[in-house]
Amino acid sequence: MNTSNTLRKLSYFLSLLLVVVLVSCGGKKKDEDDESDTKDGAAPAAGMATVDMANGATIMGAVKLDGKAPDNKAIKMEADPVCKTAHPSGAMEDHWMVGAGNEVANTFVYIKDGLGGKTYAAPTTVQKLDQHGCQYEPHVFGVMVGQKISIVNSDQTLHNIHAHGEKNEQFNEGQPAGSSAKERSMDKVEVMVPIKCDVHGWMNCYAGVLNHPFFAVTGKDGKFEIKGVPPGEYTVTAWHETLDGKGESIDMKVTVAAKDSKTADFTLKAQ
Ligand SMILES: [Cu+2]
Repeated sequence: MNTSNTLRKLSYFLSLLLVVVLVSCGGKKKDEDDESDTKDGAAPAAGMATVDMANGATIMGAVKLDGKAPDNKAIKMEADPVCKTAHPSGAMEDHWMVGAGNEVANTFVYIKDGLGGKTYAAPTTVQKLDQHGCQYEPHVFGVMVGQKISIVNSDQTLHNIHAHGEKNEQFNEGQPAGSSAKERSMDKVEVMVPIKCDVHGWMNCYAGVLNHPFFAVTGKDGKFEIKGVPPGEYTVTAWHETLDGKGESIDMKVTVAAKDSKTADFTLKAQ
């Protein structure tokens, strides 16, 4: 009797022990699965680099033109009275925006190579692209992959926004006067994505799409500044659309240490 009771208790204890062992094995298996999920990039922030503004270097410089700037042509806007009225003294093409000292505006300057495959998260700031006076503002801009672009029609006429990306999916949509802003983004690195209006043949602009924030567009003084660059050896590239719209790129090797400030001046040749 006693022996039987003892065996029953032992059997019960062993069953409990087996259950505990099975559960703990199952638990361990789950932990391992969770770890492998993280390695596969399941967590949203995994693998994303961050900009260190305090220790990063600054690359700055100016873009100038060697030679006389080709003339920008007058744009004939007679086909759309709304466009023509917006420019009482006439509108000019904006391929070349060259100052008195040959400074070139609207040049896209960016790190083309050297970041070692680092990818940065898109900022929450929205890039505005306005259609104003039947021209795009800005004419050249940079965005990060996934960054929102708010496309606005400030004119009392119909525009048609048509992005001609080769890597990014094209979009082509009408935007009547008074309609609300359209929000779009691009999901592939591409320099540059031409954007045109199918209604007004003269309207064009360019978006540079990158997976890092190290880019700038030259102002009317021809100057640019790129901040927070991690120490390293880079190919910095200046892109200008040129008259044919195909664009011209100039590469330059730039090496920076932490907190460095390096100058990179570019010279475009007049066509
Ligand atoms: Cu238009």
